[in-house]
Amino acid sequence: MARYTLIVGTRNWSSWSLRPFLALSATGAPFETVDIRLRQKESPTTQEQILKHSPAGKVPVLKIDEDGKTLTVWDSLAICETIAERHPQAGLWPTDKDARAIARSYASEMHSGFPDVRDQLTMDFVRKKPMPELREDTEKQVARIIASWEGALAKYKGDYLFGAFSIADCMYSPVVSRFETYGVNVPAAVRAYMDRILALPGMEEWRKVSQKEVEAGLP
Ligand SMILES: N[C@@H](CCC(=O)N[C@@H](CS)C(=O)NCC(=O)O)C(=O)O
Repeated sequence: MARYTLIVGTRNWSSWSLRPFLALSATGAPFETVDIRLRQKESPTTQEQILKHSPAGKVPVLKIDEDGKTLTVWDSLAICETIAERHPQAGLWPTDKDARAIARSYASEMHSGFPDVRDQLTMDFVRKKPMPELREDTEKQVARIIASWEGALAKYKGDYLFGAFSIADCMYSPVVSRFETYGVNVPAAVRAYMDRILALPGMEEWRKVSQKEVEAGLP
């Protein structure tokens, strides 16, 4: 059986790490995590620590130990795809091919987009913060995210964006956390969706570790 090790950054901040953590959690497969503290300037620096695991120098990284070999996969979306492929029973992509194409569009739009949301509404998983004065582009991106969530929830009529929990939800989970932290106003259906994401066992686990990090004194 394959042994999984997921290398993640500081949980309270590492929005990219949260995505594959939720995907792996949803499979029910056992896995270990290695936590690397971000923003460490003294040796061993964050970079030095990450480079021991991946030449890309970024977390998350997934190591798969199997048949005496180690496969290293990096980048959150590539890791989610790999997990979905290895655990088809988890149904991490919709079975309908058109829905799957749209779910992939959602995941990719998140992966490559919304730079102003990332910049102004940074993830701070366990904290509540005042809403900063949003730039026009940030407001447009927030509105786009809300409209796309509303559209998928109305069309696929399930608890999650595409009915059952999928990689699209994993990719947007950090945005759910950001909206919660800054108290973004959302319509009722979106609020209910956010509450379901926030209550996922994987999110609960992430919250516990984030809380400990914050109590131990993150800046
Ligand atoms: N596109 C990458 C981005 C990953 C990324 O930017 N990770 C940040 C932390 S959340 C990182 O590793 N930064 C390296 C550092 O802080 O030295 C992914 O999806 O995995």
